[in-house]
Amino acid sequence: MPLNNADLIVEVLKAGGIRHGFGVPSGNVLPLMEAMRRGGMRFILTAHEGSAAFAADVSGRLTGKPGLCIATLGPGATNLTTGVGSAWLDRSPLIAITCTLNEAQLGRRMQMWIDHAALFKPITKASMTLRRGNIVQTLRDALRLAMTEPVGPVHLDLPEDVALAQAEETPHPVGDVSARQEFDPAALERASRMLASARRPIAVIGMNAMRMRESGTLRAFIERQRLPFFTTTVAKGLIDERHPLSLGCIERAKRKMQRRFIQESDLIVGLGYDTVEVEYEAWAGNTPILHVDDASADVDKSVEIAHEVLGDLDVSATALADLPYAGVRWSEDLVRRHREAFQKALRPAVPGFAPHQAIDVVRQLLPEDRILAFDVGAHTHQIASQWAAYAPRTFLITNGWSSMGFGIPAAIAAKLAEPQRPVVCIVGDGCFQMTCGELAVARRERLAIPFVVLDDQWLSLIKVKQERRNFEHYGTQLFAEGYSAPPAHYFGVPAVGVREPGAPKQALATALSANGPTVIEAVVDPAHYSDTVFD
Ligand SMILES: Cc1ncc(C[n+]2csc(CCOP(=O)(O)OP(=O)(O)O)c2C)c(N)n1
Ligand SMILES: [Mg+2]
Repeated sequence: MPLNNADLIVEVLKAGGIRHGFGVPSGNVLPLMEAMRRGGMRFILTAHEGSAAFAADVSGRLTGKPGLCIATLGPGATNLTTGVGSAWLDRSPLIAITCTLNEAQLGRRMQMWIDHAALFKPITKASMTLRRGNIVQTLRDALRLAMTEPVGPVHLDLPEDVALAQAEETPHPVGDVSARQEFDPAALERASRMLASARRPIAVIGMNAMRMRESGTLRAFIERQRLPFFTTTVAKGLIDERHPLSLGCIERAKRKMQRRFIQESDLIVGLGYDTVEVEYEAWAGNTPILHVDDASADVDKSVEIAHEVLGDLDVSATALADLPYAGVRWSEDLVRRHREAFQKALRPAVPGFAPHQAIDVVRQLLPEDRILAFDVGAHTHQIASQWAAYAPRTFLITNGWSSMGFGIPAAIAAKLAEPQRPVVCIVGDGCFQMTCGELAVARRERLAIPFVVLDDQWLSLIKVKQERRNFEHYGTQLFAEGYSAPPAHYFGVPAVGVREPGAPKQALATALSANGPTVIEAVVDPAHYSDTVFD
């Protein structure tokens, strides 16, 4: 059978390392889906296109190849944007395909049609239309662009008649993506002098460091200089947090304790620090900053960027790691005492079943190589500060985009990308209500993922923000009548309720060895968030 353009698209995407795509179909999507079926590239049906794009974002992060999501035009495209924005601000390689009307109909007042190029413009590196005779080149450009630093999403519009038309080209693979820019030796020289003259420098590692080809060099630099280090939420695990120099996460629960330590320092070395996670001015105080990254920092006037080393982070980190030791400034004992006090403060004694207890149970039961995916809310702050991450890419969250609804599709994508590794998902009850339809995907795919729902009956993060601003609690309660037992199942996924600190252990152990997903609803009392979150 002769290839049509949809078959050709599948061939080129496969050659680009893409193994599956997430999405929701319509009639216009069917030619592409049929080509995927024929070409051996799986189409994974999700409940909502936003989840398809979140799943594609996480596929991109874990596989290093662009994740793929697919939607119909108009409302399919607008739904998709919620997840595409995550790949844009959190920086993941992603290809988003919208399957649209026939070419001659584009731009007319017709059912479901809107201007996709305008819709995707602010959240993608490019939006392109696939046209007859130019399929391979457009896809090659899209894949290359998605994979070029800073990586990100690219949108492709596929008219239905173009998909069905006979292919006029032959597939050929995408070449290597262009190398990143080099760094400036003079800039490194100055950085080296600054480091040598600082008495109490600290490092803060940010999300861009997570995309380094070789993260060991950063660790070598930190160890050689004996730099106590913090990370942002996304950079957790880049260096095992059990490291004696690790001070944990900034700007999450008990953030003021972290700020106090940071403001004792006389030089902050930002490594791969991206202000999209949190702006420097929020926590740096008056301490000067040495910013080492691909790109210049976006800062408020109040912040002193004393110097920048810009360019390929791998190259800069290798050069930094070669610098001679500049002398001890901090005692390891001080670092240890701060870390212990911080961890203690995150776990206030409370009469009921606290979120921090539920989170600790999950941590204790997970093997070293596990992946945690979680969602956005007060629980994010708590998890980011109290969870010890041991390895890169085992701690999946959106921080730049910070969209509720990330957790469940992230866990699904992680388990599909790495089926042999345990994956656990923790979500707030508000996020769960937003995306619980995706449990059906986990069931269809037989993914053994425990979904731990922190059932605190509130949009707790927003409730805490109301308290901080002396507003009344209003419009933030999820269940007024309190908790009743969970249903036996959600879309066939078994659900179990746990109400006290000891109980989740058994439920989680059972769920981890099940041959499909399980929902564990932990009925927690969110009272301590008022102390630990946004303190
Ligand atoms: C799409 C989207 N809508 C709204 C918000 C604002 N928001 C952030 S956290 C949150 C509450 C989440 O509630 P829940 O999942 O129960 O988590 P909790 O705060 O209770 O831990 C809201 C509404 C957001 N980040 N994303
Ligand atoms: Mg909640």
